[in-house]
Amino acid sequence: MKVQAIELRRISLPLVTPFRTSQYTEYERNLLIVQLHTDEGIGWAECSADDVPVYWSEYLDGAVDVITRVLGPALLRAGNLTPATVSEILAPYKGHRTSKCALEAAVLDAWCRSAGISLADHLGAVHTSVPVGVSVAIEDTVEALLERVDEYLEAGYSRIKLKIEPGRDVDTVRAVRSHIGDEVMLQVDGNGAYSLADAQHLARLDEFGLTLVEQPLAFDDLRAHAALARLMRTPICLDESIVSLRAAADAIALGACRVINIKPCRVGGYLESRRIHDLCLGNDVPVWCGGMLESGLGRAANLALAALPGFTMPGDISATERYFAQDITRPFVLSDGRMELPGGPGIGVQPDLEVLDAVTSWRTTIRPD
Ligand code: OSB
Ligand code: MG
Repeated sequence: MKVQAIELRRISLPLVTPFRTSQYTEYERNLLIVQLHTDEGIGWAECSADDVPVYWSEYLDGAVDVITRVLGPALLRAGNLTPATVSEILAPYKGHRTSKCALEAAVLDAWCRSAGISLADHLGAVHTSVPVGVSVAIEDTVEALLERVDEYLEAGYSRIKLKIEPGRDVDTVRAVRSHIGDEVMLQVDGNGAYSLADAQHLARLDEFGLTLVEQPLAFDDLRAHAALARLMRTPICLDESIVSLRAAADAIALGACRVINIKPCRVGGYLESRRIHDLCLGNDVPVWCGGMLESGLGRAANLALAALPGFTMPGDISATERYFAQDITRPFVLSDGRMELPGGPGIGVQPDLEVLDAVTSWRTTIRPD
Protein backbone atom coordinates (compact mmCIF):
# COMPACT_ATOMS: atom_id res chain seq x y z
CA MET A 1 0.00 0.00 0.00
CA LYS A 2 1.28 3.46 -0.90
CA VAL A 3 0.45 6.56 1.15
CA GLN A 4 -0.37 9.46 -1.17
CA ALA A 5 -1.42 12.23 1.21
CA ILE A 6 -2.13 12.75 4.88
CA GLU A 7 -4.88 15.16 5.84
CA LEU A 8 -4.83 16.49 9.39
CA ARG A 9 -7.70 18.28 11.10
CA ARG A 10 -7.82 19.83 14.53
CA ILE A 11 -11.22 19.35 16.05
CA SER A 12 -12.84 20.41 19.29
CA LEU A 13 -15.63 18.46 20.98
CA PRO A 14 -17.20 20.00 24.11
CA LEU A 15 -17.36 17.49 27.02
CA VAL A 16 -20.77 17.00 28.62
CA THR A 17 -19.09 17.30 32.04
CA PRO A 18 -15.58 18.56 32.84
CA PHE A 19 -13.06 15.74 33.25
CA ARG A 20 -10.95 16.33 36.35
CA THR A 21 -8.02 14.12 37.37
CA SER A 22 -5.23 14.57 39.93
CA GLN A 23 -3.35 16.39 37.16
CA TYR A 24 -5.76 18.69 35.32
CA THR A 25 -9.31 19.50 34.26
CA GLU A 26 -10.48 19.23 30.67
CA TYR A 27 -13.61 21.03 29.41
CA GLU A 28 -13.45 20.22 25.74
CA ARG A 29 -11.67 17.45 23.90
CA ASN A 30 -9.33 18.85 21.30
CA LEU A 31 -8.08 16.11 19.02
CA LEU A 32 -6.27 15.64 15.77
CA ILE A 33 -8.06 13.63 13.09
CA VAL A 34 -6.00 11.82 10.46
CA GLN A 35 -7.43 11.03 7.04
CA LEU A 36 -4.96 8.92 5.13
CA HIS A 37 -5.20 8.78 1.34
CA THR A 38 -3.61 5.66 -0.15
CA ASP A 39 -3.61 3.92 -3.52
CA GLU A 40 -6.01 1.40 -1.95
CA GLY A 41 -8.44 3.83 -0.35
CA ILE A 42 -8.90 5.94 2.73
CA GLY A 43 -8.04 5.29 6.37
CA TRP A 44 -9.27 7.22 9.42
CA ALA A 45 -7.71 7.60 12.86
CA GLU A 46 -7.29 10.07 15.66
CA CYS A 47 -4.30 11.36 17.58
CA SER A 48 -5.43 11.39 21.21
CA ALA A 49 -2.80 13.73 22.66
CA ASP A 50 -4.04 16.39 25.08
CA ASP A 51 -3.61 20.18 24.84
CA VAL A 52 -1.00 20.16 27.59
CA PRO A 53 1.61 17.55 28.55
CA VAL A 54 0.20 16.57 31.95
CA TYR A 55 -0.96 12.97 31.45
CA TRP A 56 2.43 12.48 29.85
CA SER A 57 4.94 14.33 27.70
CA GLU A 58 3.06 14.46 24.41
CA TYR A 59 0.66 17.27 23.55
CA LEU A 60 -1.40 18.30 20.57
CA ASP A 61 0.71 21.12 19.10
CA GLY A 62 3.75 18.86 19.39
CA ALA A 63 1.88 16.09 17.58
CA VAL A 64 0.90 18.46 14.76
CA ASP A 65 4.51 19.55 14.40
CA VAL A 66 6.09 16.09 14.45
CA ILE A 67 3.50 14.55 12.12
CA THR A 68 3.69 17.44 9.67
CA ARG A 69 7.45 17.82 9.56
CA VAL A 70 8.84 14.37 10.40
CA LEU A 71 6.57 11.34 10.70
CA GLY A 72 4.14 12.15 7.89
CA PRO A 73 6.89 12.85 5.31
CA ALA A 74 8.66 9.61 6.38
CA LEU A 75 5.52 7.59 5.59
CA LEU A 76 5.05 9.39 2.29
CA ARG A 77 8.64 8.56 1.29
CA ALA A 78 8.35 4.92 2.31
CA GLY A 79 7.03 3.45 -0.92
CA ASN A 80 5.09 0.25 -0.46
CA LEU A 81 4.12 -0.41 3.12
CA THR A 82 2.01 -2.70 5.29
CA PRO A 83 0.61 -1.92 8.74
CA ALA A 84 3.45 -3.91 10.33
CA THR A 85 6.16 -1.84 8.63
CA VAL A 86 4.84 1.53 9.85
CA SER A 87 6.49 1.21 13.28
CA GLU A 88 9.78 0.20 11.62
CA ILE A 89 9.68 3.20 9.28
CA LEU A 90 9.01 5.52 12.23
CA ALA A 91 11.42 3.80 14.66
CA PRO A 92 14.38 6.14 14.01
CA TYR A 93 12.34 8.99 15.51
CA LYS A 94 12.35 8.68 19.28
CA GLY A 95 9.22 8.92 21.39
CA HIS A 96 6.07 10.57 19.96
CA ARG A 97 4.14 7.35 20.46
CA THR A 98 0.70 8.97 20.32
CA SER A 99 1.51 10.45 16.91
CA LYS A 100 2.99 7.17 15.67
CA CYS A 101 -0.12 5.35 16.89
CA ALA A 102 -2.37 7.72 14.91
CA LEU A 103 -0.47 7.08 11.68
CA GLU A 104 -0.29 3.32 12.18
CA ALA A 105 -4.00 3.21 13.05
CA ALA A 106 -4.89 5.10 9.87
CA VAL A 107 -2.80 2.65 7.81
CA LEU A 108 -4.47 -0.28 9.59
CA ASP A 109 -7.91 1.15 8.86
CA ALA A 110 -7.12 1.72 5.17
CA TRP A 111 -5.51 -1.73 4.91
CA CYS A 112 -8.43 -3.56 6.51
CA ARG A 113 -11.05 -1.57 4.59
CA SER A 114 -9.39 -2.39 1.29
CA ALA A 115 -9.16 -6.08 2.27
CA GLY A 116 -12.81 -6.03 3.38
CA ILE A 117 -12.01 -7.25 6.91
CA SER A 118 -12.56 -5.67 10.29
CA LEU A 119 -9.68 -4.36 12.38
CA ALA A 120 -10.93 -6.69 15.13
CA ASP A 121 -10.49 -9.75 12.92
CA HIS A 122 -7.13 -8.47 11.70
CA LEU A 123 -5.95 -8.18 15.32
CA GLY A 124 -7.31 -11.58 16.32
CA ALA A 125 -10.46 -10.66 18.25
CA VAL A 126 -12.45 -13.47 19.84
CA HIS A 127 -15.53 -11.48 20.99
CA THR A 128 -18.18 -9.43 19.21
CA SER A 129 -18.99 -7.37 22.31
CA VAL A 130 -16.98 -6.47 25.41
CA PRO A 131 -17.81 -5.44 28.98
CA VAL A 132 -17.05 -1.77 29.60
CA GLY A 133 -16.56 0.47 32.60
CA VAL A 134 -16.52 4.17 33.26
CA SER A 135 -13.82 6.48 34.58
CA VAL A 136 -15.36 8.94 37.03
CA ALA A 137 -13.79 12.37 37.32
CA ILE A 138 -12.95 14.04 40.64
CA GLU A 139 -15.86 16.12 41.99
CA ASP A 140 -15.78 18.98 44.51
CA THR A 141 -17.95 17.14 47.00
CA VAL A 142 -18.64 13.53 47.90
CA GLU A 143 -22.38 14.17 47.34
CA ALA A 144 -21.74 15.25 43.75
CA LEU A 145 -19.54 12.19 43.22
CA LEU A 146 -22.18 9.79 44.56
CA GLU A 147 -24.76 11.32 42.25
CA ARG A 148 -22.46 10.83 39.30
CA VAL A 149 -21.71 7.23 40.30
CA ASP A 150 -25.46 6.53 40.62
CA GLU A 151 -26.03 7.92 37.14
CA TYR A 152 -23.37 5.60 35.68
CA LEU A 153 -24.62 2.55 37.57
CA GLU A 154 -28.10 3.28 36.29
CA ALA A 155 -26.69 3.35 32.77
CA GLY A 156 -25.40 -0.17 33.44
CA TYR A 157 -21.62 0.15 33.50
CA SER A 158 -19.78 -3.06 34.46
CA ARG A 159 -17.37 -1.28 36.77
CA ILE A 160 -16.60 2.08 38.27
CA LYS A 161 -13.15 3.70 38.28
CA LEU A 162 -12.64 6.64 40.60
CA LYS A 163 -9.95 9.22 40.02
CA ILE A 164 -8.19 9.86 43.33
CA GLU A 165 -5.66 12.40 44.58
CA PRO A 166 -4.09 13.17 47.98
CA GLY A 167 -6.93 14.45 50.17
CA ARG A 168 -9.58 12.76 48.04
CA ASP A 169 -8.84 9.09 48.42
CA VAL A 170 -9.49 6.84 51.43
CA ASP A 171 -12.55 8.70 52.75
CA THR A 172 -13.94 9.20 49.25
CA VAL A 173 -13.54 5.53 48.37
CA ARG A 174 -15.12 4.50 51.69
CA ALA A 175 -18.15 6.70 50.96
CA VAL A 176 -18.54 5.33 47.44
CA ARG A 177 -18.07 1.71 48.50
CA SER A 178 -20.65 1.97 51.27
CA HIS A 179 -23.05 3.73 48.88
CA ILE A 180 -22.83 1.18 46.05
CA GLY A 181 -22.33 -1.99 48.12
CA ASP A 182 -19.70 -4.70 47.91
CA GLU A 183 -20.86 -6.30 44.67
CA VAL A 184 -19.98 -3.51 42.25
CA MET A 185 -16.53 -3.77 40.69
CA LEU A 186 -14.63 -0.69 41.89
CA GLN A 187 -11.11 0.54 41.16
CA VAL A 188 -9.12 3.77 41.53
CA ASP A 189 -6.61 5.75 39.44
CA GLY A 190 -4.01 8.06 41.01
CA ASN A 191 -2.37 9.26 37.78
CA GLY A 192 0.99 9.27 39.53
CA ALA A 193 -0.01 11.74 42.26
CA TYR A 194 1.52 9.79 45.17
CA SER A 195 4.98 8.82 46.35
CA LEU A 196 6.31 5.82 48.20
CA ALA A 197 6.12 7.89 51.39
CA ASP A 198 2.32 7.51 51.04
CA ALA A 199 2.53 3.71 51.10
CA GLN A 200 0.91 3.25 54.53
CA HIS A 201 -1.87 5.62 53.57
CA LEU A 202 -2.48 3.90 50.23
CA ALA A 203 -2.55 0.52 51.98
CA ARG A 204 -5.68 1.73 53.80
CA LEU A 205 -7.45 1.31 50.46
CA ASP A 206 -7.08 -2.46 50.96
CA GLU A 207 -10.19 -2.62 53.12
CA PHE A 208 -12.53 -1.59 50.25
CA GLY A 209 -12.23 -4.67 48.05
CA LEU A 210 -10.90 -2.71 45.07
CA THR A 211 -10.15 -4.58 41.86
CA LEU A 212 -6.95 -2.58 41.47
CA VAL A 213 -5.19 0.70 42.10
CA GLU A 214 -3.97 2.26 38.85
CA GLN A 215 -0.68 4.15 38.53
CA PRO A 216 -0.40 5.46 42.09
CA LEU A 217 3.26 6.57 41.72
CA ALA A 218 5.47 8.32 39.18
CA PHE A 219 5.44 6.92 35.64
CA ASP A 220 9.20 6.35 35.60
CA ASP A 221 9.44 4.59 38.95
CA LEU A 222 8.89 0.88 38.47
CA ARG A 223 10.97 0.04 41.54
CA ALA A 224 8.77 2.16 43.79
CA HIS A 225 5.67 0.41 42.39
CA ALA A 226 7.29 -2.95 43.13
CA ALA A 227 7.98 -1.80 46.70
CA LEU A 228 4.40 -0.54 47.10
CA ALA A 229 3.07 -3.83 45.71
CA ARG A 230 4.74 -5.61 48.62
CA LEU A 231 2.97 -3.32 51.10
CA MET A 232 -0.58 -3.56 49.66
CA ARG A 233 -3.02 -6.38 49.06
CA THR A 234 -4.88 -4.50 46.30
CA PRO A 235 -3.33 -5.34 42.92
CA ILE A 236 -1.36 -2.54 41.29
CA CYS A 237 -2.17 -1.78 37.66
CA LEU A 238 0.16 0.36 35.56
CA ASP A 239 -0.96 2.90 32.97
CA GLU A 240 1.56 5.74 32.36
CA SER A 241 4.57 3.45 33.11
CA ILE A 242 3.81 1.01 30.30
CA VAL A 243 5.10 2.81 27.23
CA SER A 244 6.25 -0.25 25.27
CA LEU A 245 6.50 -4.02 25.19
CA ARG A 246 9.88 -3.70 26.90
CA ALA A 247 8.46 -1.57 29.71
CA ALA A 248 5.70 -4.14 30.20
CA ALA A 249 8.24 -6.97 30.41
CA ASP A 250 10.31 -4.98 32.93
CA ALA A 251 7.27 -4.17 35.07
CA ILE A 252 6.17 -7.80 35.18
CA ALA A 253 9.70 -9.05 35.94
CA LEU A 254 10.10 -6.52 38.77
CA GLY A 255 6.72 -7.31 40.31
CA ALA A 256 5.68 -3.67 39.79
CA CYS A 257 2.14 -4.60 38.71
CA ARG A 258 -0.30 -7.50 38.54
CA VAL A 259 -2.56 -5.88 35.93
CA ILE A 260 -1.81 -3.71 32.89
CA ASN A 261 -3.91 -0.98 31.27
CA ILE A 262 -3.14 -1.01 27.54
CA LYS A 263 -3.65 2.30 25.73
CA PRO A 264 -2.58 2.09 22.10
CA CYS A 265 -1.74 5.80 21.93
CA ARG A 266 0.65 5.41 24.87
CA VAL A 267 2.56 2.43 23.48
CA GLY A 268 2.89 3.61 19.88
CA GLY A 269 0.08 1.69 18.25
CA TYR A 270 -2.35 -1.21 18.01
CA LEU A 271 0.29 -3.72 16.94
CA GLU A 272 2.54 -2.93 19.93
CA SER A 273 -0.63 -3.16 22.04
CA ARG A 274 -1.19 -6.66 20.71
CA ARG A 275 2.40 -7.63 21.51
CA ILE A 276 1.92 -6.41 25.09
CA HIS A 277 -1.36 -8.31 25.24
CA ASP A 278 0.41 -11.49 24.08
CA LEU A 279 3.16 -11.05 26.68
CA CYS A 280 0.59 -10.53 29.44
CA LEU A 281 -1.50 -13.49 28.33
CA GLY A 282 1.62 -15.67 28.57
CA ASN A 283 2.35 -14.36 32.07
CA ASP A 284 -1.19 -14.55 33.47
CA VAL A 285 -1.35 -10.77 33.75
CA PRO A 286 -4.89 -9.60 32.98
CA VAL A 287 -5.16 -6.53 30.75
CA TRP A 288 -7.88 -3.98 29.98
CA CYS A 289 -8.15 -1.23 27.42
CA GLY A 290 -7.60 2.30 28.70
CA GLY A 291 -9.07 5.42 27.18
CA MET A 292 -8.18 9.04 26.45
CA LEU A 293 -11.66 10.53 25.99
CA GLU A 294 -11.47 9.49 22.35
CA SER A 295 -13.81 10.41 19.55
CA GLY A 296 -15.73 7.59 17.90
CA LEU A 297 -12.73 6.89 15.66
CA GLY A 298 -10.47 5.99 18.59
CA ARG A 299 -13.32 4.30 20.45
CA ALA A 300 -14.04 1.96 17.51
CA ALA A 301 -10.38 0.95 17.22
CA ASN A 302 -10.08 0.44 20.99
CA LEU A 303 -13.13 -1.83 20.93
CA ALA A 304 -11.44 -4.00 18.31
CA LEU A 305 -8.39 -4.35 20.56
CA ALA A 306 -10.48 -5.01 23.67
CA ALA A 307 -12.01 -8.04 21.94
CA LEU A 308 -8.70 -9.95 22.12
CA PRO A 309 -8.72 -12.91 24.54
CA GLY A 310 -6.44 -11.43 27.24
CA PHE A 311 -8.66 -8.39 27.80
CA THR A 312 -10.49 -10.01 30.69
CA MET A 313 -11.31 -6.79 32.59
CA PRO A 314 -13.77 -4.05 31.56
CA GLY A 315 -12.10 -1.19 29.69
CA ASP A 316 -12.43 2.60 29.85
CA ILE A 317 -14.54 2.51 26.69
CA SER A 318 -17.71 4.30 27.68
CA ALA A 319 -20.80 5.28 25.74
CA THR A 320 -20.56 8.39 23.57
CA GLU A 321 -23.15 10.21 25.70
CA ARG A 322 -20.81 9.96 28.72
CA TYR A 323 -18.39 12.25 26.86
CA PHE A 324 -20.05 14.23 24.09
CA ALA A 325 -23.48 15.48 23.06
CA GLN A 326 -22.34 15.18 19.46
CA ASP A 327 -19.49 13.01 18.21
CA ILE A 328 -18.05 12.90 14.70
CA THR A 329 -19.18 9.27 14.27
CA ARG A 330 -22.46 7.60 15.08
CA PRO A 331 -22.84 7.23 18.85
CA PHE A 332 -21.64 4.16 20.74
CA VAL A 333 -24.18 2.85 23.23
CA LEU A 334 -24.18 0.49 26.19
CA SER A 335 -26.23 -2.63 26.33
CA ASP A 336 -26.22 -4.61 29.59
CA GLY A 337 -22.86 -3.13 30.59
CA ARG A 338 -21.32 -4.18 27.29
CA MET A 339 -20.52 -2.54 23.99
CA GLU A 340 -20.84 -4.19 20.61
CA LEU A 341 -18.04 -4.01 18.11
CA PRO A 342 -19.18 -2.05 15.05
CA GLY A 343 -18.40 -4.85 12.58
CA GLY A 344 -17.77 -3.90 8.97
CA PRO A 345 -14.41 -3.31 7.31
CA GLY A 346 -11.62 -1.44 9.08
CA ILE A 347 -12.63 0.23 12.34
CA GLY A 348 -16.26 -0.08 11.18
CA VAL A 349 -17.27 3.57 11.51
CA GLN A 350 -16.51 6.76 9.63
CA PRO A 351 -16.90 10.41 10.45
CA ASP A 352 -20.00 12.27 9.39
CA LEU A 353 -18.25 14.75 7.11
CA GLU A 354 -20.72 17.56 7.82
CA VAL A 355 -20.22 17.21 11.57
CA LEU A 356 -16.48 16.87 11.08
CA ASP A 357 -16.35 20.10 9.09
CA ALA A 358 -18.41 21.87 11.72
CA VAL A 359 -16.00 20.96 14.54
CA THR A 360 -12.80 21.49 12.53
CA SER A 361 -10.81 24.61 13.45
CA TRP A 362 -7.75 24.02 11.26
CA ARG A 363 -6.60 21.63 8.57
CA THR A 364 -3.61 20.85 6.44
CA THR A 365 -2.57 18.24 3.90
CA ILE A 366 0.88 16.66 3.86
CA ARG A 367 1.96 15.53 0.40
CA PRO A 368 5.15 13.98 -1.00
CA ASP A 369 7.82 16.66 -1.60
O1 OSB B 1 -5.42 7.88 33.36
O2 OSB B 1 -6.74 6.55 32.42
C1 OSB B 1 -6.31 7.69 32.56
C2 OSB B 1 -8.39 10.12 30.44
C3 OSB B 1 -7.39 10.94 29.95
C4 OSB B 1 -6.09 10.72 30.33
C5 OSB B 1 -5.78 9.68 31.20
C6 OSB B 1 -6.77 8.83 31.69
C7 OSB B 1 -8.10 9.08 31.32
C8 OSB B 1 -9.24 8.32 31.82
C9 OSB B 1 -10.51 8.36 31.03
O3 OSB B 1 -9.23 7.74 32.88
C10 OSB B 1 -10.71 7.17 30.20
C11 OSB B 1 -11.82 7.35 29.20
O4 OSB B 1 -12.98 7.23 29.58
O5 OSB B 1 -11.53 7.59 28.01
MG1 MG C 1 -4.98 5.94 34.13
